[in-house]
Amino acid sequence: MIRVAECSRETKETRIKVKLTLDGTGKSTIHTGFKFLDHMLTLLSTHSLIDIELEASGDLTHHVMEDVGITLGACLNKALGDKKGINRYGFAFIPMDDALARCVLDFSGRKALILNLNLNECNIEDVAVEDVIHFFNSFAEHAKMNLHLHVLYGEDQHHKVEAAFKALARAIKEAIEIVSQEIPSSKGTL
Ligand SMILES: [Mn+2]
Repeated sequence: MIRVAECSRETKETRIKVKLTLDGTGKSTIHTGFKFLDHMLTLLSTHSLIDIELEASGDLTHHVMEDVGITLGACLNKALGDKKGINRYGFAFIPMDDALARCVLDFSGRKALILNLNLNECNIEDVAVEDVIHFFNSFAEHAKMNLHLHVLYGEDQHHKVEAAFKALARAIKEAIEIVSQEIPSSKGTL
């Protein structure tokens, strides 16, 4: 079975279209209007092996980052369906030159976000740090995941966020892998 989902979201602020193929090869076509976000979502696809087609436009950076997070998270949750057979948990430590990131996550059906990107500047390339944080918040909420994402150390701001996205990607790859015939919960539902 190929796990695929499409989601779109249109408001007065933004228009977002996403298609995900979970059992993909890491191919992506991503246009958000923000180069750094495109770069990060391309990494997310490459290292999770999820194929991502994403088109986004909108008025403000903050709105686009938020709504891309919402739509991408909702689409991931939709593609996971009843989560039958998935690993459910995933974790990864990923270095990016001077930076080290750790991601531990659970597709529990509930949102929790424990995030520290260890950033000490306000902007990275063409996005604001607070919008990156907002993206992770929206993504975790709509993917219905517990996301514990930390940059343990690093010097370069770009490297720190890049390490975080790569760790997220590798943890997702592990968590969505089909490893059994069962829904991985003692409650019988996720
Ligand atoms: Mn880079």
